Parts: sequence; structure tokens; C-alpha cells
Amino acid sequence: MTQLPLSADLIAEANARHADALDEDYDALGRKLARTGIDIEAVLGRVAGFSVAVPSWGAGRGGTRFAKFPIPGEPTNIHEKLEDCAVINQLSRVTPRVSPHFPWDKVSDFAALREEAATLGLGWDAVNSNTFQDQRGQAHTYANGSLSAQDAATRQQAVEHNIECIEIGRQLGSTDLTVWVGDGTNFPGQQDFARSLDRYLDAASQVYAALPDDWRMLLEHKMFEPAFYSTVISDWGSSILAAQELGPKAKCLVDLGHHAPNVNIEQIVARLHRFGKLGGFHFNDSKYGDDDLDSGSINPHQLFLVFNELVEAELNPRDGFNPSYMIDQSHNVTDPIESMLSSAEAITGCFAKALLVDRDALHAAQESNDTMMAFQALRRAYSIDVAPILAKARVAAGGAIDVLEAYRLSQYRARKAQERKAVGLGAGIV
Ligand code: PSV
Ligand code: MN
Repeated sequence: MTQLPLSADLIAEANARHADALDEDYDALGRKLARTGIDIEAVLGRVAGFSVAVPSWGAGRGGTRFAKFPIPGEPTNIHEKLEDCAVINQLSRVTPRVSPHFPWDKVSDFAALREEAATLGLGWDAVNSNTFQDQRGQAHTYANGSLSAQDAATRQQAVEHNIECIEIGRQLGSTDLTVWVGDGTNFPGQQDFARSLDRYLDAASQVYAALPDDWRMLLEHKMFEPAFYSTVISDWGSSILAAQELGPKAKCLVDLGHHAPNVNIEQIVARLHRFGKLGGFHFNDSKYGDDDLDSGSINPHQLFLVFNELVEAELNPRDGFNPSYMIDQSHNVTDPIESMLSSAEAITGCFAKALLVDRDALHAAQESNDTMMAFQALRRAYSIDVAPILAKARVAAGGAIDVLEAYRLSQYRARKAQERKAVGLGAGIV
């Protein structure tokens, strides 16, 4: 039986105060959309079917290289993280899966962990391996790389860790392995670009060979950090070449924060789709070179344009279009639950807006080189406030009309502060 962390009565009472206003706004929006031939109920149905996974590691206050400022009631283990993820899903009803990270989320009994999540109404998304950090007692250091390391024993260790992640994922019911390596260099000349990629491909193919038939290996590229001169899988070009070489189960994962500023990410999405290699997303936002800001907080228009490509891609599927949607954020100054609630709403909102694009008008304008009307087809959809559709979908599924208000009313964090042990300050560089 499902046991959710927040009181259903509290959510219902909070919703009751907003119900009339929501009905009014939804009806008004319905009439507005009907004038352009859009059935709001059909959009509502699509939004109700949408979901995005939350990262287990995003439930804590990650901090930066400089400092960490924990808050009372933060989770310190996967069990507490799951409970927080369940709060996010209970209120938003759009985040029913958790993407775990190993060894951070390692437990002795994964069958029990799967049960525990199910009781909280949660399933599992892609498992993430971690060969960018050394763990206590580890035989070989990743200081000089993991899947691409010069040292064969280090590469073997990284391969085995990834295979262990697949095994854990099987027990949890996942079907995707996300592989991001921190491998790269800090100095020109430090490594030979070609040979390090050869080593990566050789090791990655051993991981690939261990994938069950219905699994995918999602390759995540990142331009820099922690390596600041070059990384082995630096961009979507390296990623798709590697995925093509590995085989059909290898796909590319786009973390929105892993590109140079102003890169046209929506075009990358279209390109990856064109070649049947779009595997998934890590949603977040970025202003400079960061990859941890809340989704849509800096560039909501870019997020909309990404979803515009995804809706377009869905209409022209290639090679089983089925990208996996995940949030990947680290929160430094906000309550992580609030940040993920806010991000989930921003992501779903962009999906909904993308559904409102008049595709016939857009395609006709494109075909006739009517630049302004093509742009306006996007602009009109982007300008529509879809909040009433999102709220209706949440209420119908048992969630909250105003997710942040209901969360604050619940006093959840204050209660956890009484129950949970305090988080350490962790290491910063100052
Ligand atoms: C790397 O910056 C990354 O985006 C990868 O997805 C990691 O698994 C995650 O963040 C957590 O460090
Ligand atoms: Mn990521």
C-alpha cells in the first residue's frame, strides 16, 4: 500500500481555497485556446501523461567548490532522499521516478529499496555510475581518468563499477545506465586526444557488452569541469560518434548546463534525434559555466525551444523516439524540495507550451519562407500562461494547486529537522 509523506487533507484544504479561481482561469484559457482550434482537454491529457525524474543527489544542498551551507532536516541517506522525492511527487504529480547515483545511494538490499520506493509511490529511472571520485578503500585512483585512464587496471575498475551499476539497476527495475566521466586534462599536452578516446571507447564497449537487451547506455557529454582544458566526451559531436561506434543501445544524454554559453542546444537536440541518438536529458539551467541552476530560472525560452524540438521529433519519430527526462540540479541557497518543485513546473510548462504551437502554421510559414510568421507561431505559444492546465492536471492526480504554498504549510522540513541527524559542513576550498 502506498504511504505518502504529506497529509492528503492538508493538500485538499489548501486546494479548496484556490479551486474557484482555478476553474475560472482554466475556463477562460479553454475559451481562448478554442478560438484557435485547440481543445484544452486534449492538452490537459498530454500534460497529465508527462513526467520527469528527479535526481537522488538533488535532494540535498550540494554546495559549491567553495562552501556548503546545509539546512536542518536535509536528507543524509537514500531512504531520507526517497522520502523527500516522494514529497515532490505527491505535490507535483509529475516526478514519479528517482534517478539514483552509485555508490552514493548504495544499500545492502536493493529489493527492499525498490519496495520502499514503491510504498512512497516512486519508481526508478536511469542509474548513474560514478567514476569521477575516489571512494574509501578503492584500489586504483581516478585522478588520471577512469574509462580513459592510461592504467589498464584503473580502466578495468571503472568498467566493473559500471557493470555493477547495471546489476543494481536490474534489481531496482531501471533500464538505462547514464555514464558521465570526469576524464580529461588540465594542460595542453597532458594526454593524447586520440589515444585517450581510443581507451574510452574500448572500456565503454565492455560496459556496453554487459547491457541487458532492453537497456540503453546514455552517454553524457560535458565541455569542462572538473577537467578545465579538455574532456574526453566534451560535446555532442564526441558523444554521438562514441554512441555510433558502441552500437544501437548507446544514446546521447543532453545535460543543458554542459555547453558553452549561447550554444544552440535546441539544434543539438534536433540533430541527435535526426540520427536516432537522442537518449535523454538532464534538465537544469546555467548562466555562465554552471550546470546546477533551477530549470528555466535563467533561460526559460531556451527550455521552451528544446521542448518545441521534442514535440516536433515526436511527430517524426526515428528509431523509437523515447528520451528519458531527468532533472540534474544541485541547490546551494534554496530548499532542494522547493527548487525541484519549481523546476518540475517550469519543465512541464515548457512541454505544455510546445504542445500549443500551431504546427501547421509553423510548417506552412517555413515552407513559404515567411520568417516572421514562423517566429510568431512559436512566440504565440510561448506567450500563453499554461499554469491553469498544469494545476488542473496536478489536482486531478491528487497534487496541489499551489505546490510551494502546500509544501510550506506542511512544515515538512521543520519536522524532518527534529527527526534527522545534522549534515556535516563538507569541504570547501576556503
Ligand atoms: C556532472 O556535472 C553531472 O551533470 C553528471 O550527470 C553527474 O552524474 C552529476 O552531474 C552529479 O555529479
Ligand atoms: Mn548531468
